[in-house]
Amino acid sequence: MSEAKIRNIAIIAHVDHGKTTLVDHMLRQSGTFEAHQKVSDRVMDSMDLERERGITILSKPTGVKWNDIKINIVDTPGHADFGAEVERVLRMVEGVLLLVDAAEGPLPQTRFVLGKALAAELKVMVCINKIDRPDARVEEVLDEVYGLFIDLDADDEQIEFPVFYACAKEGYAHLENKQESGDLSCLFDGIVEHIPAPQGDPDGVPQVLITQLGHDPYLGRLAIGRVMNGTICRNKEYGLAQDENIKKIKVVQLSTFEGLERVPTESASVGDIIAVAGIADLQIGDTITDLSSPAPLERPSIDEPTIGITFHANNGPFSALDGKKVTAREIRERLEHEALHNVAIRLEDGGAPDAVRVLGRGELQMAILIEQMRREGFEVCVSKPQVRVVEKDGKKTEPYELATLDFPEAAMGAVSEKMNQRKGRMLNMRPGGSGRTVVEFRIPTRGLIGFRGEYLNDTRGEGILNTIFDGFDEYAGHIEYRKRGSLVADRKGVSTAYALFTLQQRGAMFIGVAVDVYEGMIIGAASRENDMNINPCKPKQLNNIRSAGADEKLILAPPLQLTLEKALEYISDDELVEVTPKFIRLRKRTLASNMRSVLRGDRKKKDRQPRS
Ligand SMILES: Nc1nc2c(ncn2[C@@H]2O[C@H](COP(=O)(O)OP(=O)(O)OP(=O)(O)O)[C@@H](O)[C@H]2O)c(=O)[nH]1
Ligand SMILES: [Mg+2]
Repeated sequence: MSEAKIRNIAIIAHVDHGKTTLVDHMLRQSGTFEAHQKVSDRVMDSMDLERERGITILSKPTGVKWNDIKINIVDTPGHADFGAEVERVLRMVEGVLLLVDAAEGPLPQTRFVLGKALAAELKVMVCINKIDRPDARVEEVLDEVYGLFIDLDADDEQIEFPVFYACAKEGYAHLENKQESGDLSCLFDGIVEHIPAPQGDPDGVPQVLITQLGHDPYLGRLAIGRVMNGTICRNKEYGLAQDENIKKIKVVQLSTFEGLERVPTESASVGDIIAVAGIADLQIGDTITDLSSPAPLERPSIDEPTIGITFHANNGPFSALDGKKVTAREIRERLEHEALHNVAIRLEDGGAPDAVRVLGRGELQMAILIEQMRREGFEVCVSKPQVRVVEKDGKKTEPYELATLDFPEAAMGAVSEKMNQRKGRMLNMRPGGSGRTVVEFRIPTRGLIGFRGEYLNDTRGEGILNTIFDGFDEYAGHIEYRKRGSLVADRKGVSTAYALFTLQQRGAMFIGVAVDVYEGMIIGAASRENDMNINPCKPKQLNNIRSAGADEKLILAPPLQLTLEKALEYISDDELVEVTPKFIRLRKRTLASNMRSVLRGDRKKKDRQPRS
């Protein structure tokens, strides 16, 4: 295929602005599926966790044919925690389609992805999506997009972007904001017209930049990447450039992407996105190139991780009851595998023989990794997320974020007080329509840990919070959080209604009746500052005398359901979340209650980092 016949484009946007929905309709309307083929919505979100949560986690390529042009489309995640996925794929494409919700307008992740695309000097097409929304404010949003380009120092050429108006849900797009039906033809034509064809010499030195690793049940590991230059042929030998080293490899199998399938091919040339099987020990960022005269490409740069969580083997009394993979070695191997596939994740020594520290971009990213592991049968104990404090030019620095908060005006007092406490600095404030206010803060990532729950409380569940990483900066000093202790079981047993009934005055329960507990397991949040060791297994005292009204019904408040994210947010430094395929439990690091009081005394002297 000659390179003039290819276009490579990534779809980028803030979370939920409709990228995957748009790709769905692009696949359908380009005739990728057979007429009889039943296809579910958001087919590109193929991982279980993506479907369950309705979000994209991994960037994925797909290819469609439009007239005689092959358009490779890369769907990307919009959630800030997966920002590295976007950075990773921008090297694969010549242009991006920036989707902006017609009602919400540009949000923090819009800024982040657009900034990366402009820095990579990619051609940008803008698509105002969801024009069918009753609260759409199309013209205003377009003005905001222009403002964003100016803010990001776009040059004159970049700012002359073409604009499309779309409803991804119904599958139509137009050049004017008028029509309310039709199809995506003008968007396809626009891509062919505006996105430059890949540049390169099909007869030049082959260069394939590996940007993703995949797996095939028959072929094993797949290297996915883009042919930057030259032509790659099946069954030929090449060099794999890993930093300074060049390793001899053979391309055993080669395929391109068509719709949801990989289609085997004999050769692929400049601009195509390919999957190669048969290479062992390769890493994202490696180049497949000529063996005798290699020309390695620069590795894509990725922003640094901002937070870390320590993974331990589960050493509690319920260890290995329902998980199959429980040893520290199995956990380490699984995490090494993850770090290989996921450029945003790095591993560090965890400070103990059974521990590994995983560095990444955010709590959601970590929760997804842990969730995947528990589905594979792993049991792990994980620590509270902690930000990375990095020494730069002799100064202590920590990650900062831009947080955009959109909430009912009435909560202004409470929200700004919390932000202040957590070292947030207000950047600007504007009315958000229908009694809401939109405020932007710059705040240390540390200040945001555990903030979400409080914010939802303060705004009666109506607050929207968007955050985006904004670089490392001077350490903001001590942050004072609200302190709350935990209710900790003091023995092994089974919880009883009688015990929980009396205990519920002491705080909010995480467990209900007939739950197995062990000494050191956290069963609730105390209303006071200190931990309390309690007995949740106490049976009702039996005696011979039947007193009137003694059998009154015990009415228990329903326990708080802790999701993995909530659990990570809840625990403090001396606590862990124990995750098994069936259970999420909270525990003290030190289980024995008599050992703990000793630790507690010690710890008070140090700069204690309390729970938020
Ligand atoms: N009203 C309306 N809703 C839309 C439109 N396009 C998408 N949606 C809805 O918006 C929600 C999010 O759509 P997705 O396609 O998953 O968004 P996304 O950008 O891929 O989200 P992430 O991958 O998580 O960043 C879904 O509920 C869609 O049905 C549209 O044109 N109009
Ligand atoms: Mg998506």
